[in-house]
Amino acid sequence: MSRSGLIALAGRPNVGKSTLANALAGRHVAAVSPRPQTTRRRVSAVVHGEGWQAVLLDLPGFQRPADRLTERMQTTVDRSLADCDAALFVLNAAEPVGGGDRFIAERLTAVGLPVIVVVNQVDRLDPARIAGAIAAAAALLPGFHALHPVSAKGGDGLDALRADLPALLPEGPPFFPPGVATDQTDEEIAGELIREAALQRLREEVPHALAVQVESLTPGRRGRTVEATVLVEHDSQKGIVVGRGGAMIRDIGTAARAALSRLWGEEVHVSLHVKTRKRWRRDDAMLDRLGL
Ligand SMILES: Nc1nc2c(ncn2[C@@H]2O[C@H](COP(=O)(O)OP(=O)(O)O)[C@@H](O)[C@H]2O)c(=O)[nH]1
Ligand SMILES: [Mg+2]
Repeated sequence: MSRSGLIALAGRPNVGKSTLANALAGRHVAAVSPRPQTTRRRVSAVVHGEGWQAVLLDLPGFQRPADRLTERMQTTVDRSLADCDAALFVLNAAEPVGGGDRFIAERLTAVGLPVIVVVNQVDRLDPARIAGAIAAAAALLPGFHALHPVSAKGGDGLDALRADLPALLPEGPPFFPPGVATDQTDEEIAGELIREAALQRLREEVPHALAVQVESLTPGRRGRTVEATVLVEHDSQKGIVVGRGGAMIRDIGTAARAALSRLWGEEVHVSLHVKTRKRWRRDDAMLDRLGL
């Protein structure tokens, strides 16, 4: 008998859902950055166990829609939760429980999925404060299946959390063959990791205005070549992304190239062009083309 199912990653922006997905899957398949709204699309990370397989859905943050982009992101969350067998409710132990957490707890209770509460980022706290964070998280969702304090970044608690996943899954055959870590295409992963490299280096308003469109991914004798366009909304943002003498965009390309060659285990070349495209976040045709 085998078990398999979809597990939603629910939680406020920036609590560490993407970091947790990468850590449990053992591969870097979801973009991580200190900026909220890093995850725009639903990304899956596959966790392979002995006789079971869990597909983690790294969903964009739960939030009140502010424009067409966030509105579409919220719709993705609602649809995804309905398809899932269980959820991991991720909280940041270093921040007080807030209205956002209570809102998510209510939605999870309403859909009635079994939930594991994950109190993340415990590496940032001393033991006394960890106990307080655990108690506050437990009070949010009285019917939880299990609760795990973890550090998605440092690795503490992840083995115990992983061991609890199969209990959440219904009986069924695996969705993905062994070794497969995500349902994203290589083009989509390349776009995500280029965007991650950019977000980790840019401040304030630029990150929200930035999108990456992968134009081509070509295999070659000396590795793969990724050609991509980095879209921003204003010429002033373009200047920031390009940087003095092209320093910033070169830096982004170098970081993306390192992450992609680690992931694919081969040489990767990244070629980036920066383009201004006014108001792309409000343009449904553009959002469709970007897969958002
Ligand atoms: N110290 C610490 N930082 C973490 C941990 N998990 C995530 N982070 C950081 O928190 C930020 C947001 O992480 P991310 O996974 O993108 O959050 P998401 O928005 O919930 O997907 C990033 O800078 C991560 O490196 C953790 O366990 N410990
Ligand atoms: Mg994320």
